[in-house]
Amino acid sequence: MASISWKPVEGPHGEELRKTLSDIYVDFLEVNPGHLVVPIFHKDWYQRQLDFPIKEDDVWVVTYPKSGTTWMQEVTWCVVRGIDHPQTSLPLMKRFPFFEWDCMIAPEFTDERLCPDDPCLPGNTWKILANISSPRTIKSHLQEPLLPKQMWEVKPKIVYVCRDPRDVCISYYFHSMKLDGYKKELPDFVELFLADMLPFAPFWSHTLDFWKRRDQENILFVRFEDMKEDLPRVVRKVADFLGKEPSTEEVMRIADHCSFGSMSKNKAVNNEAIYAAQNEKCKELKFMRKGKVGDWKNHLTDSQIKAFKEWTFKHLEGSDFPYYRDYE
Ligand code: PPS
Repeated sequence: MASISWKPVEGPHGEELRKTLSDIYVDFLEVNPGHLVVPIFHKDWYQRQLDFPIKEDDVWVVTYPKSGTTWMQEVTWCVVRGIDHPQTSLPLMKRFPFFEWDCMIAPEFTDERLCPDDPCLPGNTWKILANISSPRTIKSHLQEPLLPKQMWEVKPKIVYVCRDPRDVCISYYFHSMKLDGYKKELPDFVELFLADMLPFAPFWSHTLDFWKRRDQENILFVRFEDMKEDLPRVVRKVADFLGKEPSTEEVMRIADHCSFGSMSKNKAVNNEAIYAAQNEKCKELKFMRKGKVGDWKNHLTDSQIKAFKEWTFKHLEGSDFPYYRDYE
């Protein structure tokens, strides 16, 4: 395995990231090879994460942030455990832990509103991971080279979800503003996004590393847009992939439970507690914001769309990845 090195994010975009998005994350590092952007505490967690023992019956949902992770987590949970499982009403962070959460926040982070075992407090996710029963369901945004090395030997089930980067960018902007205290406006955020200078960037290598593995038996590659088009079909696909045989009625109940309207109202998944209003500007923003395909059309200017096009075409040169090329 290639040796890994870390350095502080640098250059004007590195500085900009540090200046505008440090409230929660504190600071950022670039991991090489790959120019992978990670929160600063990643370095302390890297080896533990790399050596994390994988079980063959694990089910992972891996995504670039804002790609429909929560949505796919809920679908996957319902397929794995059954929609009527008593724990379906527990917060998603407890039944589907966020693998690298502990390396995203400062070890000294405290919040008197949270009880001592809240998964949002540093170190607690790692404890949940050590204790959840099999089949374990685990979420991660980590780039492929930073995931546990046994992933590639033990071959657990991995559902990878990707989404149109233009929609990801808009969703990430609102998320960063509300949750991470992002201090500037959309044009500056678009610049950071296209410079691949956001946590868990670069977008394209994140996506293409899994696209290249899509024919592996243990990997299912799904698009947010497929879920929007026909959720019951995706529920069936996930079930087939996981060797489950839900009845038609169960498939329809899962699709209904995972509809945008239903998830928006479901406290176990809508992150409303975490998203509690921080300031006037963000008061009305919700984690379950719009859940649409193509919202970027309401936000990006012609020159930003052109910049997305150039960035996309540059990164997809020589790739057989067929999506999100619809610019003409
Ligand atoms: S995170 O913070 O990275 O885990 O965010 P993630 O869950 O990946 O993405 C959040 C976006 O997914 C939308 N979402 C849904 N869309 C449609 N239907 C359902 N059920 C659903 N659940 C979540 C959510 O609204 C965010 O997208 P935007 O565009 O911001 O609305």
